[in-house]
Amino acid sequence: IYERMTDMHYKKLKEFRSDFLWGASTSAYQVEGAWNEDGKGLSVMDMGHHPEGLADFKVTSDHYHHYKEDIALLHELGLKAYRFSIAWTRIFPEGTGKVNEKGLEFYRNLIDEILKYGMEPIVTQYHFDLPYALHLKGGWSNRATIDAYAEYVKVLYDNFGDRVKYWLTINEQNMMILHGAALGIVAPGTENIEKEIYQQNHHMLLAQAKAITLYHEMKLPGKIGPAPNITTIYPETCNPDDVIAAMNWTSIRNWLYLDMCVFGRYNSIAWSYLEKRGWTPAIEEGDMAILGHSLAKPDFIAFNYYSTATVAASRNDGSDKAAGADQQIVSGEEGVYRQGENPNLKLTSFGWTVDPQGFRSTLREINDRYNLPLLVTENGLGEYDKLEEGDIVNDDYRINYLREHIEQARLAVTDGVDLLGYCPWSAIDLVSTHQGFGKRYGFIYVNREENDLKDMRRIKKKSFGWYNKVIGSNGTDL
Ligand code: BGP
Repeated sequence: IYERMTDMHYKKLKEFRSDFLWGASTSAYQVEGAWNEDGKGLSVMDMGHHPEGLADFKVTSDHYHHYKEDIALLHELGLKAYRFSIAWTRIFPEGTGKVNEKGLEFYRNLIDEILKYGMEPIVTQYHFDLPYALHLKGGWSNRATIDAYAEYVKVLYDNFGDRVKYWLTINEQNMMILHGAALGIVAPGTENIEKEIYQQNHHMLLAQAKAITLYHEMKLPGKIGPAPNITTIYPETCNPDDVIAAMNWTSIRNWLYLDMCVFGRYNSIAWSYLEKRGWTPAIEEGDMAILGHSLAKPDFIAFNYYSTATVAASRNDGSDKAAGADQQIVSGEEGVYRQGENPNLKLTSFGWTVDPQGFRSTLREINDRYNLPLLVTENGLGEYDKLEEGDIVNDDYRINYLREHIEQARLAVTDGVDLLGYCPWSAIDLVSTHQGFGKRYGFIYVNREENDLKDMRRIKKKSFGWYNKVIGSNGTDL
């Protein structure tokens, strides 16, 4: 297969690696349910505010009780890898202190089940669900949370380090920071919220550096990396003001996080933005040594990608902040950038741009900047799927979305990106972070509605058979 470059020139497409990790992803608070069973403590997600009428995170897909059936289905799907997260509150109900054996047992069983089928577990240590007990003590504002995190990951390494070969530290730290209130990590009533949030960010970066360093010190037989949400930011026009705005937002949204993880330093553009606003974090003696430790460098970069953003220069007249922002829809910030239009892209039913080529450019940008292997840990389409007579879900729109993104991933590989794997969101239907159960992403339909649990039956969608074929052909039969 060739990519047409000009009428005269074609480029032969490279294959995905032979050990390519064809996977799919979930996270604990969105899929497990059993929110207060077997000694699990409460997390900020359990205690968060839920939009009226939408499903909460208490039962979700009840994977905690269906995990055997679910893993068997994922094997039937043909997955080579399954990415899931461990709920910190199952291991340490209070965030620190006493380990809950039942929690360890659940993940031991889950991991064994995954390995039994020859699949590779890809484990996220922390996916938004900070223990509520830590939150009450200041959460990430409190430096003790850094130690609690180090204590927690040590238990994970001690128990699962021999069998789990791919570790992800913190899911979408950048989205937690930029949309912190939505993810419930900022104590209500906090003054100068942004300064506090960037202090929390500094602490999370330290926690991550410690987790990676410890992993490497223990010489465990696997790899570890961060998992931010990264995307190419387009300038709305070629007006240099718009280009600078896009560059600013790229540094603040993307590189601030990855530069620290990979290079052990604050991105200077993002830092001067923080300085200008009076939001620079307090850095204690020894912090930069932890962040810059030679063993704190990740082995690969994982990232989540859904859509691109387009921005324009700030109008500087108080009109830059747009309503309706979420983790993919930018809002704008006075003096920095504002939302721009991109007439080239269509939107999903939830207003996110669909931009497969943006996926290729994002892969290339990260590759160019860090020169590390990459792993895609989320990518997918949230839709209101319809269950038809005879247990049929015709999610052709999802197949089209994934097909176009895999095509672009292959082009990125051909361009020279070292791509370890691709794990779309989500393996199975689960509760969306903001929009309940109606916004579905899975290859497997879960028969429940927002507030009606029905029979929770697992039903293979059309995309299930399609993805199975894709994996079987190592991504050539799309
Ligand atoms: C990412 C999160 C996931 C998941 C996904 C889809 O930001 O890492 O947990 O929720 O987005 O987002 P949503 O559920 O809001 O559609």
